[in-house]
Parts: sequence; C-alpha cells; structure tokens
Amino acid sequence: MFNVFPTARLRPSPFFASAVAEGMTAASIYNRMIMPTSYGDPEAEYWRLINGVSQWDVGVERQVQLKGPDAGRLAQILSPRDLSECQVGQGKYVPLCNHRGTIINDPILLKLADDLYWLSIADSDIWFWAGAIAAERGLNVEVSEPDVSPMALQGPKAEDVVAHVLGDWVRGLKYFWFRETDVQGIPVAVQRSGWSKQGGFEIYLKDGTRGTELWNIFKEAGQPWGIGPGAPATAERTESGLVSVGGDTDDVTNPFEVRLGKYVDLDVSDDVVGIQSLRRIKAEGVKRHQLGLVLEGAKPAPLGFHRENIHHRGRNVGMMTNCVWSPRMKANIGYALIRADVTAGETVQVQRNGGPVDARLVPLPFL
Ligand code: THG
Repeated sequence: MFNVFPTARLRPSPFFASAVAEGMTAASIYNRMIMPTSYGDPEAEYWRLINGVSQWDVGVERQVQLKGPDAGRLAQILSPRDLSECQVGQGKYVPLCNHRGTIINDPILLKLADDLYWLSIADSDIWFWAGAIAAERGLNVEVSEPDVSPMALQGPKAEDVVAHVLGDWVRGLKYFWFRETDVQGIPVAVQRSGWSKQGGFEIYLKDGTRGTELWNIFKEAGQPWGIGPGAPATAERTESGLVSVGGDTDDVTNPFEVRLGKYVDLDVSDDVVGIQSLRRIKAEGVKRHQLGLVLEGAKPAPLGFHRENIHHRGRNVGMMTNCVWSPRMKANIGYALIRADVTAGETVQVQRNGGPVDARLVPLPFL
C-alpha cells in the first residue's frame, strides 16, 4: 500500500478510511479528491455489481450548491436542458456546455427547494464556472460546495439493502427522485441513481464527520445479500453505454456527438450558456458520432494512456476513447468518436500499440 497525505489539493472523502479498511488497492483523482477504483479483484467486483450489491465511495461526486432567489434561473442558464417542469424532490441528468457548445460536465441536478439546487458534478471545476456566470449575469444566488458526499449502493440487490435500512418507501422512489431523511440520526438525501445500469441508490451524506458510521451501517445491513466494496466499473458502464465526460469527450465535443442530444432543448431561452452555438451546430449538421467498437481478439487488452486512432478504408476517421474487457461479451469493447458518415455495421482498424486491430462498429449501448 501507499500513504496518502490529505491536503486541500488532495481531499479525502468521508468514506476514505472505510475504503482503506476494505482493502482499497487502486485509486484515481477526480475533482481534486481520491476516488477508490479497486479492492484487488476487479473480476469479483464486476460480478458483484451484476448479480448482487456493491458499495462505492463516490464522495468525489461533489455538489455545487445554488441557493437564493435566482437559484432556479442560474440552473437553467447553466444547462441547455429545459428545467421548467422539474419538481422539488426530482433529479435530472443535465449536460453543461460552454459558450461554444462544448460539453464541460454532465451532472445530476437535484431540486431540493424552489431556491435550492445541487449539481452533482462529474470531474471539472463547476464551482468556478457557476460562480462566474452568476456574477457576470448579476444574479442573486450563492454558489458553494457544501459538505455533501455520495455513497452508492449498486446492483440488483441494492434496493433490498436500502429498504432494510430505511424502509420500504425507498422502493417507490422513481429514477433520479430523492428524499431527505436520516439514517440513525445521520443526515442524508437518498436518491435512486448511480453510475451503472444495474439499479441502485445513492446516499448523499450531509455530515462529513460521519462517513465511517454511515458506511458501516450499510455494510452490516448488506451482509445477508453478500454486499462488498466496489467502484464505478469501466466494464459495466461501457457495456451499458454510459458517457464519461472528459474521458469519452475532447475539448470540442458537443452533446449531440455523444448521444446526449436528447437532454438538449433548443427552444430554451436565449440566455442559456451555449444555446446559440448548439442551435447552429444542429442546423449545420453534427459531424461526429459515438458508436460502440467490438475488437477482434479474445484476450483482455485495455486502452493505455492514449486514445487510439481509427482508420476506415485507409483514412483516419476519429478515435477510440475507451477500451475495456467485457466479461459478459468476452471481448474488448470500446467507444468510437468518429466521422458521422462511418456507421454501425462497418469494420474499422484501431491503431493499437502492437499494430492495427479490426473492430466492428455497433450501436450503443452494447447490452
Ligand atoms: N451520481 C451522482 N453524481 C454524479 C454521477 C452519478 N456525478 C458525476 C457523474 N455521475 C455524472 N454523470 C452521469 C452520467 C450518466 C448518468 C448519471 C450521471 C445516468 N444516465 C442514465 C443513462 O444515460 O442511461 C439515465 C439518464 C436519463 O435518461 O435521465 O444515470 O452517477 N450523484
């Protein structure tokens, strides 16, 4: 193991001590925090997510809080998805774009009250962004990063575990809806959500001093269902077609290119950041799209540090942004971000380190 020295630059989540106690063997950096990524047996962690229930320290999913009379206006200005119908207690998946229409983050928006929202962000500094936009537009809203850290329970048995701890009402929660409550006196918000398609919940801890306590309550409750530690799983999320902004996108990717066009409403008001660019991009025609790749070969061959180019009939048509071994498909699968005129059904050549590898283009999700 290694030693980690938490500082303001490398913040531990409230569940970090629990992750270490569970035998964390690998971690990454996300929002200037440590994100556990493995506990030493990726295969077992994968199957636990597919068949059972997995417990994740996802405290790195920080909340950007918008509070005040203009909180709702700021939320709408930040996102090209129409939020006018969003109810208190509801969450929505919302792309955030810059003025050029480039996607810069893809949070879940939680509406806690008419004047209180959280953006549960992916990896980029939206606290800076939201504060700057609010000030430039002269809005009456306070932008902050509150002491709120999600823990996820994912997998087909997650609902039984969460219901055991909190009561059967959680079974009635609709996707992305949430409720504020407490777990044996620990303040939380409970939402049906999580970065997998295996079903589950996220428990947003609202008191960072009580992470170990909360972790252990769910760990103990989950024993009958075989709960164990895990982390957002690249194999599962790729099979399921989930987008990783920053991973699957580059600095000119717009939402239409990565299958997020359904979360863009072109008729939102003209003051929404990026909306003019998004209208123009749509009108001119989207130049790239995201497809699945099934690579030839039956040995795990994940992507290294660099994206790999994709050739089609001898010409470079884009790149592979992600590649992972799929235990269920028994193949290396990945995402292509390529010219829109190269379509599913075609065979391409991925320019890998050891030489070109044939791959079939397929629609997403894989499973
Ligand atoms: N949970 C919380 N915060 C997060 C994430 C999370 N912040 C970072 C990151 N994940 C944000 N990105 C996503 C990406 C996809 C989904 C959720 C967050 C997701 N998408 C579904 C899909 O694409 O099929 C459903 C979207 C829909 O149709 O509304 O769940 O995981 N707290």
